[in-house]
Amino acid sequence: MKHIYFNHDAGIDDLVSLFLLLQMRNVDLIGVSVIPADGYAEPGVSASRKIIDRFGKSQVEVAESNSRGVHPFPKEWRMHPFFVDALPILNESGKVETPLSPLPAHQHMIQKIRENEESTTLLFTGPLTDLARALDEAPDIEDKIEKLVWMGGTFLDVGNVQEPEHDGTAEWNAYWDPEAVSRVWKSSLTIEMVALESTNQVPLTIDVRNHWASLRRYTGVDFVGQCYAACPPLVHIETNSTYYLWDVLTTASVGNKDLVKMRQVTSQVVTERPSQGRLIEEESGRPVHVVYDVDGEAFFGYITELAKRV
Ligand code: AGV
Ligand code: CA
Repeated sequence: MKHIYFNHDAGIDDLVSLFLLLQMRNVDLIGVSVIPADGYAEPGVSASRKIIDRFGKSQVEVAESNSRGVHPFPKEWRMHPFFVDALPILNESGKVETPLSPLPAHQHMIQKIRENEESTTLLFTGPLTDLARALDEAPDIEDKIEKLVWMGGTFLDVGNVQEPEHDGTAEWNAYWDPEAVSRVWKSSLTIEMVALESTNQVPLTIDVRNHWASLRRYTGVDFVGQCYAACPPLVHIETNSTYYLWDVLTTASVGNKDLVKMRQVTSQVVTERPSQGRLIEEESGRPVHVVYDVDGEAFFGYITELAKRV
């Protein structure tokens, strides 16, 4: 059994990841927090609580982050959690029971790690700001963290940031708060990084959508299809808004490590313009395990099987 603390940033694939984690029989979810990066906090927290109410088996607390980034996400993307929060399936009961912690996310995480008698795996599918703050405030937690599994970063020449004053070499979660990546890189944590190298291999396509549609008699598969209805699929060419299953791949790799391939890389993060958030391979740099390849068919099969459990 893995004990997981999940910090996400309220995107569509962040929320689908929460749903999938709740279906994994080898995972004990010890806490969830929401950082307002790729999605607004209010609907992100609310949707998370409703997903735990509707699809969870035991009580899990949710905390809101008070961290703020350096480079905000585009507003159109940040609107996504309003759509999930309003889905009828999450509002059928008319009440919200999952507790909201009075603590800010990074302190909530510190508390949950300290309370856990065993070691905790951290799953981060947004920027690393809350982890950087937690490590500063409570250095003792480092020894109780099994590893960090992070969706972020890339060693490709082309990342997924297309913004003024940037050269396009970074991945968004790293770009939102490059200093936080730098702080986490200074820690002694074991880091698994699910980079764009692998997430680029799992775009949201019409075929994937149609497959989920054909299985919508399963409540969970229907829920996943409804969530992804908010996102543009890959049809002709990749655009700035093309959606990949970034966070869902990261989450799936925690539940089933055989889906992905990793190699160790030593690297350093750039915090200066115009490449803020870029990772550079460097011999004297910090070692991380980079997920660079995925068995796409096995991955889609795995997440669909999880969703069929509901
Ligand atoms: O860079 C990928 C990260 C993931 O954590 N997010 C989306 C995933 O939740 C940012 C992002 C990059 N491109 C996007 C993003 C897009 N086209 N729409 C929404 N978010
Ligand atoms: Ca995310």
